[in-house]
Order: sequence, then C-alpha cells, then structure tokens
Amino acid sequence: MLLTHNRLLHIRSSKKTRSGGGCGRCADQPERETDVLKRKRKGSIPMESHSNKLEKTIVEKAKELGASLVGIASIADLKASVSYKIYDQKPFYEECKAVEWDEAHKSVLVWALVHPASEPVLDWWSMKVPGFTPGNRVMRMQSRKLRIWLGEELGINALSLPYQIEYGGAFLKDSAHLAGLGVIGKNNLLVTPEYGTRVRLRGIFMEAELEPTGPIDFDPCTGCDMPCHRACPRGAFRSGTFERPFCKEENDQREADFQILDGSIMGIEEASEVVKPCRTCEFACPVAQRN
Ligand code: B12
Ligand code: SF4
Ligand code: SF4
Repeated sequence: MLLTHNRLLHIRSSKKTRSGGGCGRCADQPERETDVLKRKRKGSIPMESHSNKLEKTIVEKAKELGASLVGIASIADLKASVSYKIYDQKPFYEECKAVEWDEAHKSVLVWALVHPASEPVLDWWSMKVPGFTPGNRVMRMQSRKLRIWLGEELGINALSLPYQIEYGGAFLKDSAHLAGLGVIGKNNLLVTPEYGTRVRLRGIFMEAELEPTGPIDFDPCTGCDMPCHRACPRGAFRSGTFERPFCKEENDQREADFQILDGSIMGIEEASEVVKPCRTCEFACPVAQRN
C-alpha cells in the first residue's frame, strides 16, 4: 500500500525495462517466466479463449489458491481508463516518463484478498516482512503460484506485476473495476459487493487475449451521505474528490510514528519497525459491513 509509496519510493533505483524492470533493492519485484516455461508454451494449448472456458479455469484456480475475488480485464480497456490517461500524461514521479507496459501482454488477471478490520496486522508494514505486509506476503505467494501454473498448465506467458506503477505495475483499482470485482467509490477505492472496500489487490499480466469478466452493475455511492469523506483526519476529500497530498501527509506522519513490534506479531523471526497505515476512509464505508 502506501507503505511502498512512502518508504520504498525513496529507495527506488532508476533502472527500468519496458515490461517493468524492477528496483534492484525492492523485494516485491515482477517475476518472469523461466526459459523452461518459454519452451513449454511453444506449441502447447492455444492462447485464445473458447466460450469462456479458459477464463473460468483461471478464475477457479485463483480461488483455489485463496483469492477472495477474481476477474480478468483487457489491457486495451485498461489503457482507456481514467488512471492510465492521467498517469501516462503526468506521472507522479519525475523519473517515470510514461506508463511502460510490454505490448505482448493482452489481459490482466486481478484478484482481491479480504483484509477485515478484525485482522489489522494484514495491512501493517515492515521492511522485514517478505512483500512488506503480511497480507501482501500471502498475495505474492499466490501470484508466484498462479504465474507458474499459467505457464506450465495453460501455456500462457505471464508476468507477476510489481506493486508500483513506475516499475511496470498496473492500476489495480481500475483493473478490478473492469474485471467486475467492484466499482471505484467516492472514497477513491474499490468497493466490492462482498467485502466493501476492505480488500487488497494484486495482478498478473498475461499474453493471452481473454474475455473480460466485468464490469458489474453496482452503485453503492448514489444516495450514500459519504461518511468516507467526513471521516478523513486530513480532510483529503475537502474539494469533493480525493486529494493525494493530504492523504500522504497523514501516512508520512504514521510512518514517522512507527512502533517496534515483536516478530511473532508480523509472522517473522525478529522484532522490526512497524508502520500502521491509515484506513479511516476504508473503515467508514458501510458497504458489506453488517456483520
Ligand atoms: C500510489 C498509491 C497510493 C498513494 C497515492 C494514492 C493516489 N490515489 O494517488 C497513497 C500513499 C496516498 C495511497 C494511499 C492509500 N492507498 Co494506495 N495505492 C497506490 C498505488 C500504488 C497506485 C495508485 C495510483 O497511483 N493510481 C494512479 C492514479 C492516477 O489513480 P488514483 O488517483 O488512485 O485514482 C483514480 C481512479 O480512482 C480513477 N477513477 C475515479 N473514478 C473512477 C471510476 C471508474 C469507473 C474508473 C474505471 C476509474 C475511476 O480516477 C482517479 C484518478 O483521478 C495502488 C496500487 C496499484 N498498483 O494500483 C495502491 C492502492 C490503490 N492503495 C490502496 C490502499 C488500501 C490505500 C490506503 C487505504 C492506505 C492503505 N491502508 O494502504 C490509502 C487510501 C487513499 C484513498 N482514499 O485513495 C489499495 C486500494 C484497495 C482498494 N480497496 O481499492 C491499492 C490498490 C493497493 C493494494 N495493494 O491493494 N496509495
Ligand atoms: S482517511 Fe486516511 S487513507 Fe483515507 S484519504 Fe484520509 S488520510 Fe488517506
Ligand atoms: S462511504 Fe458511501 S460514498 Fe463513501 S465509498 Fe462507501 S458507499 Fe461510497
């Protein structure tokens, strides 16, 4: 989450390739197919979709690996999204000149892992946790397994996406919206019918041209009196829409207020500095929070 923005962005390297590259020091890098997989996929299962069977097989596999929600979007549609246009024309970071994705990738597999309020640790950040948060540690493993499975079983060349856009990552909220996982709410976050906003996202680019699984007809914000906007401790929605600098102020402060926590809390051996990112606008959203 912001974890990587606030801290990892400070240590990112300028090295980058067209399909993501990756920061030399960042543990959450894109993964590539091996040469063995490259050879395997040649002449194996055809890469186009047949009556959505392939899509269903992929979605089922992701669920089997623990994804809470899963879907597929087309990269052409993602390139037409609001986020792509904004970011491509005006990237947030100077060294990022535009969005850089490999033209060979045609579809994005995007999935969510529920991060309930009852398990706050999933979203806490530590440099010593692989993937930086316990939640992303799980998703990183799911991503790796899925990428290997796509290559070995379906012959689909795939790339596990890095978290950050400037390393070749995708706009995960837009991807999830297009794939039918939910919609982007007035809190600027993905709101899903099943878990509201309390999910984290991850994606894989695939070379196969697959049928999108979304979007869905879901409109939680119309008629809502926007507790998400009122709850923000920094007034990040004062203009009526999300304003990133105010949110960043809050999260920079939280980073400065890190705590040293025992390793057992974060699922690691040793104690570490732990940052608890802000989730106030997320928790304020009432969607799917009746229980
Ligand atoms: C950079 C970043 C941040 C930065 C800046 C956020 C920003 N929006 O500018 C900071 C540190 C401030 C931040 C804060 C948070 N983040 Co953050 N962040 C990201 C990251 C890496 C990239 C986002 C980005 O730059 N997008 C590009 C810009 C142009 O888009 P955008 O401003 O986010 O929003 C656009 C869309 O909403 C679009 N849009 C608006 N309406 C509509 C409607 C439709 C139909 C469509 C298609 C699009 C659309 O227009 C907006 C552009 O103006 C993503 C991970 C990823 N790779 O996607 C996570 C991510 C978005 N963050 C996430 C979270 C949870 C948070 C926080 C709650 C903190 C936390 N606990 O982790 C806060 C929430 C702030 C908020 N209310 O938006 C989650 C969101 C999960 C969800 N349910 O949506 C993500 C996906 C990470 C993850 N692992 O799951 N984040
Ligand atoms: S409530 Fe927290 S996470 Fe949401 S916009 Fe405000 S500062 Fe950012
Ligand atoms: S609190 Fe209401 S307005 Fe805000 S995201 Fe949730 S449903 Fe939409």
